[in-house]
Amino acid sequence: PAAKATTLFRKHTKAMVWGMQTRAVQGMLDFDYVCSRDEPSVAAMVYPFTGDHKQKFYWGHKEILVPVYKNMADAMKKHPEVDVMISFASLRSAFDSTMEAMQYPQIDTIAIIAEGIPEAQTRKLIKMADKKGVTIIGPATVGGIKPGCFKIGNTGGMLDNILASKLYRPGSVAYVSRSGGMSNELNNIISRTTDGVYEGVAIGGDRYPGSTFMDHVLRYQDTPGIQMIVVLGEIGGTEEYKICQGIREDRITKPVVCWCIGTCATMFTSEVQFGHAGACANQASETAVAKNQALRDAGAYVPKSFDELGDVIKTVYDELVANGTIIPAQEVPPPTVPMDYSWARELGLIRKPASFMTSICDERGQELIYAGMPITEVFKEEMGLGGVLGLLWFQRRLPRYACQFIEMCLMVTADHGPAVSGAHNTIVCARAGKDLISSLTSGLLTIGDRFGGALDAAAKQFSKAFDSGMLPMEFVNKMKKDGKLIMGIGHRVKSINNPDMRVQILKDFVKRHFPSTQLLDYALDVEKITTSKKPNLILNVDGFIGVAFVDLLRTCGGFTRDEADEFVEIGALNGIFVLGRSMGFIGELHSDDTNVIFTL
Ligand code: Q5B
Repeated sequence: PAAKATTLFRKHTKAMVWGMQTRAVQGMLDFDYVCSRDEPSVAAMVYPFTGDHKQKFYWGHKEILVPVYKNMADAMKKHPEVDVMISFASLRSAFDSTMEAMQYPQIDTIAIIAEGIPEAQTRKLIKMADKKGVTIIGPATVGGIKPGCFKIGNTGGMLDNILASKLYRPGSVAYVSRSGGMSNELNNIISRTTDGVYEGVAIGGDRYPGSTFMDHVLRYQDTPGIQMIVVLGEIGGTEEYKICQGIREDRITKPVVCWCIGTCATMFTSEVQFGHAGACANQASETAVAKNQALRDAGAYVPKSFDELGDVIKTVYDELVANGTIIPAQEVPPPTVPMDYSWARELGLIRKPASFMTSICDERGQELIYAGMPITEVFKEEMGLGGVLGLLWFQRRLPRYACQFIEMCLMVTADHGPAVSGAHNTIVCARAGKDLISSLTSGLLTIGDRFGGALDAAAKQFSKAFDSGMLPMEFVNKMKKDGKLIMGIGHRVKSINNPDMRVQILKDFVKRHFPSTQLLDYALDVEKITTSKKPNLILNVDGFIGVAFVDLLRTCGGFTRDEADEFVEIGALNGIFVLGRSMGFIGELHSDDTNVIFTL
């Protein structure tokens, strides 16, 4: 077998990440930054399911691009400085991608995160790694960490945890554990009881880990900066006995604090399989109790229980400080890494006004809500289009007759032939080859005072005149004197001799259902005067809807007078024509004539 490196990670180590694990990569870069590394530790990513591209990450407060390669070969060729591969490949693809990575002599270390890789495959990987001199960390692990130098993927958790456990600068204690979760607990314990972690590796919970306790303990023994070693073993396997042997044979001379988890297994009458695949004692010597005793006998520092692990670590550390083996370094505060916006918001540290807020519709819950009414209610109550419009435009539930009136308005304004300005424009636009939305909007843009857009102005003019006590004749005369047209009066085709049935239908309904039609009656009196001058100066469809709507707002009981006046003032009523006529424009657009010409 080829020799393996003693030092896996340095301050300039460059890694390649297999898999689109952007959060893990950002975590690595934040760690690098807080360690005051000169450059990010992730040189490239490999992801076979997209083309070559670049992925954006933060480096401190700046943004950088990390290249992503489809083929590992390209990534290796472009990044000869990379000697670590962090593999987030799934249990199905980890074997092939790891085998492939080991074909490149530049790779010294591979961390395999995936759980559930078949043991037969792992054994083949181990064989190949031994042949190539590659150190494998994992499978089934979070990885490992070397404070001040390098962090594998998600090891050490989020930045606040890394800062709390002082993982941004090296201490004197190295550890190895099986469990990734417990490795974080070791980061915590060691940072509280000593000058901190020098390096920590979680070898993973599988029965055949790519590298063993002993592999790492021996590396730690041969690393000058490390003064004491912590091993967190567990029930199952016999690896810990190799450490006993190493201590006895003086191959391991640095103090080793060790605890094997799973001592509670002896309390069960049958065999216990713990969470890790390898965490099961197949014979008495594989129990945690037996291994702890053997380690104690060999000369390791073994606490009485896990609870005392920190105390024992502290005792050993204090002795090393007392005898001058460890001289704690002066603390230097780490650089600040800006907090991600989303995380800061989750923690409640910052707030930002929403770009848009609406009180008419709330889509955040399980059910869509229109002005406080769940959409299922809207259907249960058979609110119809008029009811929905009432909720969304006026933010309240309108009486049934009001909803019906709105629907009737939409129906009567739906279309009035191809000659009106808007329909004409829509058709011309479609014939010119434009799409539905362009053609529709070109028609809608013609809606104005003289075509379909007189509802609001009619509502305002008539209300103002009526409210000021002006008689209909006074109103007509004043408008003439001012040289203004009365909005809602007049039609190009319709007249008293050729009445507009749309207006007649609405009038019948309004007269039957509205509690009061004061403004409508006033407008009809105005119509009598204007039609006496010219028969086409009728109260047209715009004018009728405008004034009838004012009566509705003022008398249906759903609005205060101020609210009613405000809706007229802000001009919500032209929307009725816009909405209604959109139906017609779209119909005109799809009509055979338009299409035939368009196709030609
Ligand atoms: N005169 C509607 O004009 C129209 C007068 C008036 C006093 C008036 C015109 C007008 C006000 C705005 C309005 C909505 C342009 C109309 C609609 C939807 C539609 C359309 C469709 C659909 C018609 C001739 C003479 C002149 C004028 C006088 C006219 N209007 N006097 N107040 N309001 N109305 N818009 O027929 O003495 O001869 O010089 O602007 O309500 O758009 O179907 O087509 O569903 O699609 O071309 O129904 O009335 O008349 O402008 O040549 O005027 O009447 O001063 O007097 P006309 P003009 P004089 S509904």
